[in-house]
Amino acid sequence: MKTSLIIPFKNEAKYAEITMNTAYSYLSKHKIDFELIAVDDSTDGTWELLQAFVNLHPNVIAVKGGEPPGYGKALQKGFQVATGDILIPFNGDLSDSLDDVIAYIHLIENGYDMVFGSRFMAGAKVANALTAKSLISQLGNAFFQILFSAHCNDITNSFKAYRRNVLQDIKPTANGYNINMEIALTGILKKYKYTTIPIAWTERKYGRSKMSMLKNIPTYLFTAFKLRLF
Ligand SMILES: Nc1nc2c(ncn2[C@@H]2O[C@H](COP(=O)(O)OP(=O)(O)OP(=O)(O)O)[C@@H](O)[C@H]2O)c(=O)[nH]1
Ligand SMILES: [Mg+2]
Repeated sequence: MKTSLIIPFKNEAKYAEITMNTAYSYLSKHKIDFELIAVDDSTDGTWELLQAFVNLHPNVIAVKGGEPPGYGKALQKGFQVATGDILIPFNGDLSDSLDDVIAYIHLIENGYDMVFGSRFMAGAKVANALTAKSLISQLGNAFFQILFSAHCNDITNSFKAYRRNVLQDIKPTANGYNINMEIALTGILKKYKYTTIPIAWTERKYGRSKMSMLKNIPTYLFTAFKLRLF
């Protein structure tokens, strides 16, 4: 099955080349049938770096994000242009692990519709588990796990794999980071077959996080209650 890695970038000039190169080399070396789809909303030269990379490889695409720009809009755009059978959002700051991408692909090929990664279950390799951001995330995710009887304690994490038809059915609409939970929780409610595996997660080395936990908490709660009640 062909895999599309959807990689959102917002002002990641330090990472554009490293992330694209690392993913490309790794997946080629492991003989994966793949394409890389960069979705960019940058003003810092990331777009130009992506263009240079696209010009070297036929299976690499770069597109601009949605209007108005946003993380969720960017993923939606990536899903629209992807041609793979397996769609995987992969962070542009190289926080997610390519070994885990291979594990996801095997699980989807073996019959799962969705595969979720958890930074908070036994076996996960995460360096920063005790920061305030991580502790709030663990608490919130435990709440969503209970509310949806989910077999996953990291619903908000972006790094997941979906069979193409699942996304075509769900048609996600969220504009922000809440798109990750929108897809996962809708998929669970629709009874798609899924599993959760422990993953590795690395803190970004360069640049700044674009994700504000405080700004997102109300949006996350609203998204969860809307999905639970309607
Ligand atoms: N295209 C696009 N990409 C975005 C947008 N917001 C964030 N991103 C990218 O999405 C990925 C995840 O964003 P981060 O800022 O790393 O958020 P995070 O991983 O929760 O935060 P950290 O833990 O600090 O890394 C990164 O590659 C960003 O560049 C956006 O509005 N548009
Ligand atoms: Mg990040």
